[in-house]
Amino acid sequence: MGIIASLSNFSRVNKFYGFDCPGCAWPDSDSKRTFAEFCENGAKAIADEATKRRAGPTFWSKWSVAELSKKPDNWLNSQGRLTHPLVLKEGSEYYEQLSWDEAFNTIALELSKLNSPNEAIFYTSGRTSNEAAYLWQLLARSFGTNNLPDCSNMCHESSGVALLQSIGISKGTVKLEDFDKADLIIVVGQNPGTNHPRMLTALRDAKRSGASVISINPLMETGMVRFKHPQNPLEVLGRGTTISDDHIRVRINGDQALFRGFAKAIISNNDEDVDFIERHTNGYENYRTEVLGSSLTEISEISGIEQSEIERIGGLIGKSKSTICCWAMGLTQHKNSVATIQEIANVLLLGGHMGRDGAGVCPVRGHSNVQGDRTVGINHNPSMEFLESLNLEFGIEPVSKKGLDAVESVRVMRDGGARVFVSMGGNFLSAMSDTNSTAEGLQNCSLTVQISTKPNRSHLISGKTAIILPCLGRTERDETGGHSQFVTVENSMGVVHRSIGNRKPASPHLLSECSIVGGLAMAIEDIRGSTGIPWKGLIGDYDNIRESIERTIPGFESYNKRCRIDGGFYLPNPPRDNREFNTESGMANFITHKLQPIFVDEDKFLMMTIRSHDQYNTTIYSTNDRYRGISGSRRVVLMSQIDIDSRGWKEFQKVTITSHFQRREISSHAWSVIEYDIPPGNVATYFPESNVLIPLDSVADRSNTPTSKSVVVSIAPMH
Ligand SMILES: Nc1nc2c(c(=O)[nH]1)N[C@H]1C(S)=C(S)[C@@H](COP(=O)(O)OP(=O)(O)OC[C@H]3O[C@@H](n4cnc5c(=O)[nH]c(N)nc54)[C@H](O)[C@@H]3O)O[C@H]1N2
Ligand SMILES: Nc1nc2c(c(=O)[nH]1)N[C@H]1C(S)=C(S)[C@@H](COP(=O)(O)OP(=O)(O)OC[C@H]3O[C@@H](n4cnc5c(=O)[nH]c(N)nc54)[C@H](O)[C@@H]3O)O[C@H]1N2
Ligand SMILES: [Mo]
Repeated sequence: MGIIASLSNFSRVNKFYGFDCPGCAWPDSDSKRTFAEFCENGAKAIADEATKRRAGPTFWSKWSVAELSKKPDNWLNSQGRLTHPLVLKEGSEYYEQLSWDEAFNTIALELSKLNSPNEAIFYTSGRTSNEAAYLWQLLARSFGTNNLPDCSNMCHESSGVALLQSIGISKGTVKLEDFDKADLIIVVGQNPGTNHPRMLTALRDAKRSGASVISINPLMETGMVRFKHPQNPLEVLGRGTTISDDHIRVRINGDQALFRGFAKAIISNNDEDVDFIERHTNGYENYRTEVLGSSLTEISEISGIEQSEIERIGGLIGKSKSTICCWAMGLTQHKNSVATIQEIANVLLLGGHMGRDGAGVCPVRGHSNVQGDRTVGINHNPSMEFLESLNLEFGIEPVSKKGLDAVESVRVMRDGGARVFVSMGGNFLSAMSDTNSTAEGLQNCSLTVQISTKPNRSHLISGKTAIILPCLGRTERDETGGHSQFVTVENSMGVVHRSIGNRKPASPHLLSECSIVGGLAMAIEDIRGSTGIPWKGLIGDYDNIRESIERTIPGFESYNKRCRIDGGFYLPNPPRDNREFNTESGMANFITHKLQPIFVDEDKFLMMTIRSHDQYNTTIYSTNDRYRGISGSRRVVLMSQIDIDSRGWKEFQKVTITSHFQRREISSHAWSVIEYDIPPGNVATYFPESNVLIPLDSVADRSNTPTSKSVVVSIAPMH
């Protein structure tokens, strides 16, 4: 990106009048916005979209799909922005240009040939705006299916399922300003230095206001140890602020036991908020009995943390007047994720840390609008109320049968039960678990369609016919309908605000995501007959989409007015706003679970798959992981010195990793062992390279999320 372009770009990131940073879902300050409300990794995400390189028709006619398949992910991504709609015809080796009309008609024709609407799958990735997401689910539902898997299924689904049952809302309950009011902030299973860098500023400020910060992680992540604010020169030059006061080096998947231990300390010290428990909760007695019956020896063994340490931290939590607990993928991608997150909710309920200033749960979302997408209806399992409101608004009769989530989609495609896969953003092939099964599923389809900004692997492993529809990115001007339009997004704390691109589009042939959905919907209706949905009017002025959202989804009153106010508006959050819990019991629920540890044989390891500093999910910027001091390769296994020594290996030993699940084994070769400070018995590899090892059927209970953070593996030297 040129220097002038970059200055004008960065001066508009996360400003009141600018675009929402596509880097992550961490909120911006409600009142003050300094010159640069972005971070190094947000800058990378923006520069990646704003690249001057183009992967146009000449590029696609030069390289066959087979040749492109041999190229690494970072090479594919670095070819630049897509410029034209493209088709890979059945039997052809090369993508070729086609017109938008031809593209829409080809897709509509294939969809109309299906035996049932449920043979189509509409995937969403969380960068999609509220407006595009709302139209997307409307397209799927008016077509006749709830097959709306999304990246949440692989991400925070466990948080949503757990919190909905515990506190009656599937989202977090804190605002950014609560960080300044908390006396204790626990960050568990999250690496904010890399994945939510602006969160470190909030943690630093919280510490200045007197809060303690505890990090719970098998790794001592650098951002938590030494943090330098990117826009504060003194801190850049100085030694940095230590963010974490206490670091608990939990074993992978030891968190449920650890929080049980904290609960035990709180109850044993009589530190509960009795008044809150009596007035606002349900199920306490049952939970108390279970906690007191849990053995501290067992808790200590599972978590890998000494009893005295568990009691000390439990004591701190018990004395805290306002605790916030933040988490991300380190908690959500395990078999017992829902139980673990409910254990955390229980611990916070014990102290009444819900609907109180400076306290609450804070699942930190990943994709910048993944939370908004859910709010506006991207959900394979929609509520009846929502479907009824769509019926009232549009006169369509949506089916109520639950649709497919991400894991089920792969299964059904693989077994021949779905034949068209259409993807609104994302990179399903690389992001999903069990890469080979996912590939098989996609290749079984008669048609796969990707609405994308840049080339990725999902364009190469495709159905018999494949179509790429290139769209505008967040940073670009959207003049759909002949006038300037903007979209809205919701951040991790429930603030809805506008996002306006300012850059010239990468190509004059790009369409906005909204107009792609509208164009596709109208092509389908040309064949199947009209549904009466006013697609033209909706995409002609996004205010019309927002009006429909307002009429069909609670909390969006005066949407068009309030989204134009600087900083946007908060969606209602009953637990936070007035200690109301919309559960069946009308109270916050203590949900009681047995401890569910994963037992790993002596000769095996528990593997987590994590992000490096230089990637955005499946988009790889380079092979470096600066904060962890790793460079030059991503096919590495982080392993403790003790485990390396006990096997008589040396660092850089080449190994084969084999995952074991039920009776299935999957092997992947040519990984290098690297010595790292990680609990013995635990190892780490990078996602997406290691996705091939995660068995499709290895999922979290109830949320069905792939267990990307707990894979049982054996590791053998390669000769
Ligand atoms: N730069 C950048 N920013 C991003 C992304 C990106 O790829 N790059 N991705 C975005 C997305 S979609 C998401 S969801 C978020 C992801 O943000 P994170 O959840 O921070 O990402 P991961 O790398 O998956 O890190 C998981 C962390 O959990 C720890 N962990 C793993 N297993 C366990 C466990 O059993 N217990 C505990 N306590 N900790 C564990 C790991 O050591 C690691 O520090 O980031 C978002 N932001
Ligand atoms: N093993 C393992 N697997 C994981 C995870 C893990 O921790 N471990 N994490 C999981 C998580 S948390 C997530 S969220 C998923 C991510 O899954 P996805 O969201 O499917 O993957 P991304 O890599 O974020 O998608 C990148 C692609 O999105 C397209 N894109 C970028 N910007 C835009 C835009 O503005 N519009 C459109 N239409 N397209 C755009 C580009 O073409 C780019 O190639 O992966 C999951 N997979
Ligand atoms: Mo995510």
